Amino acid sequence: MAEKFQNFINGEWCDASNGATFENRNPANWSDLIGTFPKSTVEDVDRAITAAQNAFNSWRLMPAPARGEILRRVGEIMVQKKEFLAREMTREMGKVLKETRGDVQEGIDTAFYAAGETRRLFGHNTPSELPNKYNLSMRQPLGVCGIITPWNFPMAIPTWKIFPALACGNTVVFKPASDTPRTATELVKILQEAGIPKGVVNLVHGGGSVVGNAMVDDPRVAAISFTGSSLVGKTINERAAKYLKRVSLELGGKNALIVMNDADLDLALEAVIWGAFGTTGQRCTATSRVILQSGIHDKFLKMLVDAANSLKLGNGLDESVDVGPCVSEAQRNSVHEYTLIGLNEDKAKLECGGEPAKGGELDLGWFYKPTIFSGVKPGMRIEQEEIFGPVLSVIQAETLEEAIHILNDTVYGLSSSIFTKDVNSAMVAIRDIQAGIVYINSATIGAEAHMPFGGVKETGNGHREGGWTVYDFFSEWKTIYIDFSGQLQKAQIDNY
Ligand code: UN1
Repeated sequence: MAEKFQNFINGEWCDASNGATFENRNPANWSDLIGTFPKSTVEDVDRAITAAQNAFNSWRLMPAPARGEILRRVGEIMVQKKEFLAREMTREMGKVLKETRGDVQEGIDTAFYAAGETRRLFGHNTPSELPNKYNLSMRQPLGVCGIITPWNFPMAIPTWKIFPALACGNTVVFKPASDTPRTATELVKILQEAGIPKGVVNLVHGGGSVVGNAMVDDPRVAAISFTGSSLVGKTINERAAKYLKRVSLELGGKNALIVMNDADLDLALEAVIWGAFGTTGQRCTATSRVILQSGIHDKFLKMLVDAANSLKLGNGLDESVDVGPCVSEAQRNSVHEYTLIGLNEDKAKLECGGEPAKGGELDLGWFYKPTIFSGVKPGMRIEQEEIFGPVLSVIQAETLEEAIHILNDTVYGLSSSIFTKDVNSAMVAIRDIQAGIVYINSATIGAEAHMPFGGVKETGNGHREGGWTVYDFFSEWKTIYIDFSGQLQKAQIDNY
């Protein structure tokens, strides 16, 4: 019997208003039904927004450090449940245990950071231009925030958004990806256990076109924070523009890693394999292009193909497995479409993979072989479009300048990396790469919770998650002038 999961609205667990449900299955073993979840309606979203709106006033008036105390408890419960959460996450979306433990840890780090930040929601004070007058500024919460999250980091990304939103005094309506409703439910249960007041966090399961759109289209929702595809992000921004709604978008990437002739090749190899095939390539920070300087091209390509061929695929719950499945059949099909596109591109050569992985337990799920194309030229579709799967394009470049040009020449700009021992090359890369994140001698993945996370160009709309920067998104500045002169002092006039 599959477990039946529910929405969480106004402090109560409940079904969708029309009783409809959808299934959640294990991508490593599709016959493993994890549970059914409410396929929510516009009416459910409406109730959740009403609950969040009603809860807002007392939540915003609670001292911020008291809100932080709840977030600290959330972090502590997550520490206790880390292994359980990691296992449930692997079962739900497939990435290996090592990575799901990391995903939960990122949530824990974010909880403790947010708890501390509630004592540091600094404003600025500055002297007035007039005597006997104070100028202050302080952060104010926005109100109800709509949180729409993807399936590839089902714990970390919701926490990146929800915890700072709460720390700032906002209330939340949370719609997780329908591929990972289980992990989201566990997160909300933890918030409940930690004592979050009713209505402050509401969970509404279901599809983006109904639940997500209803959140974006409701004027009572002050802000939307979304991580997902650029296509959906643009639609959200257009719909939200009608209400001049604040929107934070973390979208696609086509991240490249440069390996220079002088690089430590063994280290670079480890980084490319981890960046390209970790999470089965399903990260917005995945290494989907590697740009090799000519002097090491042939040698490094061979190392890369050998390493990719030796990766062990399987159920991520098995600790000896390197790469889990794609999240769904549709995702695997879309990855394979890109292999077919690559095969049709002039001069691109399939070095390994290029097909679903079959045989034994691999037949039970949506596995795809780690795939490498060499001879890829700038401008090819497999070089430009986000694939979100285990497909790596290898491009050759003669100089650092050319490599950086190729790296920059996409519509995206999230993560990037360069391997070199030459400090001058590293400095030029730091200066000239157009991306939100630059790694020197490290993989394109591995963001830390207390640093800004986000990208330039079509990767986003200028906001950053993580660190101190996300607190700017979830708060509004209020400017206060206090005049104790006993006169009506006119700025710009009386003093000049
Ligand atoms: C993502 O790639 O979708 O940088 C988010 C990382 C993670 C977050 C990535 N901590 O690897």
